Amino acid sequence: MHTDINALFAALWQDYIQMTPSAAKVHELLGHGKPIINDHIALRTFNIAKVNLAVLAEHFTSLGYVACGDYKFEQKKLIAKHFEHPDATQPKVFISELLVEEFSSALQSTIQGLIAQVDEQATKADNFIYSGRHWTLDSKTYEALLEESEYAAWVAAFGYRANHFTVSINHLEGFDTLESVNDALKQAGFVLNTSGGEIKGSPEVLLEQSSTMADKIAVEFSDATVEIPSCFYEFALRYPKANGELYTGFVAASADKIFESTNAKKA
Ligand code: OOG
Ligand code: NI
Repeated sequence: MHTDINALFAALWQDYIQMTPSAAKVHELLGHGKPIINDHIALRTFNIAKVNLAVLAEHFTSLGYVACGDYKFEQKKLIAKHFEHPDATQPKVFISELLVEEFSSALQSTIQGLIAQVDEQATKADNFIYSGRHWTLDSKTYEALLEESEYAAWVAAFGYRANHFTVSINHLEGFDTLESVNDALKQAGFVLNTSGGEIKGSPEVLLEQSSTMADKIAVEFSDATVEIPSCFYEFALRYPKANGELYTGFVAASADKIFESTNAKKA
């Protein structure tokens, strides 16, 4: 496990921009080369004991992160938790896990077969949460997973790494609204996730979010190299609660739509 939060996020970011060529361009467009404050990052996994949400969370709780919110996504058959650090300038962490037993026996045995290839020690290593795939996978199996669960297919193809980083619009100079951020992105040619509307959430639920559609990159499977959706960039604007402090939670109805950012069929 890492002992330095900044080193951990720097490593996650380096991996993320390899997977997401547009991220560095978005960063330049919004930040004009200045540092950007991240609202949160998100990680995905399966609820199998060796690699479940708790295993990923250890890499953050060992650095002082605390579990703060629980979320359930009935249709997608997954659950999530978010974690916060006592130092509010550190990014929040949103970790979800797929409820594998709720899927077909074919999907279950595919996923069990992938996770059987993971060395348990590797899950404790510093680099686990940006170590990618720990298994071999062919493109036919990827396609079969995609039919049943876009999320399962994504984790099978990409393994362990940040699914997205999220720009904190509250901390961003030159942009006060999510509309203005979205307009700048569209003008520069980026494609936004329109599932549930370009802006998910509202001032009433204290959080507005938008995201790009995931980049497509060439992924090497054991039988072929295929261009598939990788990772995306998210933008979040938080509103103050009655006590004046910014809301720090997530909104399940909005998150449900953010998940669609890796779904090529929704583009
Ligand atoms: C997570 C989607 C939810 C948010 O900010 O609501 C989310 C994912 O796509 O893995 O990140
Ligand atoms: Ni997010």
